[in-house]
Amino acid sequence: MNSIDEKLQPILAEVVRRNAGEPEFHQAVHEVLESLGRVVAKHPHYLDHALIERICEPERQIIFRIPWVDDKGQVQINRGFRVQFNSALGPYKGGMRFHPSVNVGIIKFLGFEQTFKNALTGMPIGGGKGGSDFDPKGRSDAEIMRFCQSLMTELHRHLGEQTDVPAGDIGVGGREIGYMFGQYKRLNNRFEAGVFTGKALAYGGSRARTEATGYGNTYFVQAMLETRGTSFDGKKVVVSGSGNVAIYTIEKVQSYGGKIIACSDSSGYVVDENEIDLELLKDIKNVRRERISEYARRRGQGAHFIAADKGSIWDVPCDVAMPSATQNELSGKDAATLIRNGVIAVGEGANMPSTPEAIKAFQDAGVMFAPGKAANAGGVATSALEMQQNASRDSWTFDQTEARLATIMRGIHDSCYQTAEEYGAPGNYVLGANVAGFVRVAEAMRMLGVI
Ligand code: NDP
Ligand code: 2IT
Repeated sequence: MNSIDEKLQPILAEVVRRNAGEPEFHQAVHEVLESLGRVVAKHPHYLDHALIERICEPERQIIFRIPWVDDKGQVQINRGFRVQFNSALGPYKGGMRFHPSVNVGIIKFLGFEQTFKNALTGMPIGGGKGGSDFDPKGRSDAEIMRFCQSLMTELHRHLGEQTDVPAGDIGVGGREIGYMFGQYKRLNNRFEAGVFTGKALAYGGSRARTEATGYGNTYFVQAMLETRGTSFDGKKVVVSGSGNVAIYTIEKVQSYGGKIIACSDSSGYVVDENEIDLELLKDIKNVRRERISEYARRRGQGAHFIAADKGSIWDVPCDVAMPSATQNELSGKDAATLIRNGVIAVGEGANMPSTPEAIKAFQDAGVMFAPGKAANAGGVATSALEMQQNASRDSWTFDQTEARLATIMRGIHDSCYQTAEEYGAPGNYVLGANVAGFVRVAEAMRMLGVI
């Protein structure tokens, strides 16, 4: 890892001490503090009033029991989380994740990242994240509903359209949001559309929210490629994952003429020399909820499946890599393989998918690297557009909403690019994103006093 300015080292040491056993949170804070050395050198006043220390400490953390009854009549217990990280810019805003790996450290790292990401969008939203260690795999629709209802029976009291506005993330899509919003509505006896985003169109959702994260990452990478006079057209692209973010990344990259040759899920990856057939992938993942090996089986010649324990999707040679599954899915070794195979750009669809070693390898090799908190901000930005539509009781067209998303992504790209130049690190989007996001949050916090 790169070094941290000596004035900031005690802050990291304190974060590590008081958040013991939360390596993902330490990793996310480390990366931001690494970038802030140049900021405090130029503007030492940011060291005053324990401002950086306060940014690293969540405003509120809620942990609760979620009891529910499965289809066999057995009582199951999961743990629920909501980390309300920072509300300097607006209500806490961020998704809910359902995955067995969820713990407080993971939710904290996601909430911390979300704070800077949301600031970068320029929209009035603070940062938060939540979820549960519930594993939705293999659960019936009725079990998913009972689980969501039990979760919301506790969480509802902590939410509100002016307080905290959740959305989806891993394991949480339209179905789960519907069940959670339904229970919230019942318990509060009010139709408060703006308390949740990612809703279906039928009850107050926004057009283009489903597509927004993947589309947004594609816009960002396209803008980054343009800085070197190139584009997606004719490029070989690998997208990891096959969930919400991956699928709409594939859709937009294909529309730009990029050739998607591999995608994955936690069981392994598929390579398709003839280019991924998106309609088939959508049927397998969105309709049937099957494993990725089904893709190779149904696609036939030219496509093959490799199990997760037999290799890494990053072994597949490509020009552009777009990790869109989960944190730390792309290691230093994977980065070395990608670089050896001639990768020119990486756009993070997932949150923190590249390890610190991988990021350093890409940067040292001159590979264009778009960090998740900038590149995947299109999802939450469109969530803010959904809140805007709900507040004005309006509903925009797809084209109108997508055009706003495209403008926002261009703005985020340009602000990261220019901030990196201004702070003497041209082309370093990690530094640009961390600094531009930090400055916006820090300025608001300064004005609000010590709270
Ligand atoms: P989904 O649940 O729709 O899809 C997740 C995909 O990643 C699945 O293919 C899943 O495979 C795979 N995956 C998840 N966990 C692991 C794991 N531990 N190891 C290997 N593969 C894994 O989630 P999303 O597409 O919404 O989210 C993907 C990433 O994008 C996450 O990092 C999320 O935080 C981030 N993100 C999401 C946004 C959104 O709007 N949805 C916005 C910004 C970022 P399997 O089905 O086998 O588990
Ligand atoms: O990580 C993310 O930005 C999301 N999962 C989306 C958050 C949101 O509130 O739309």
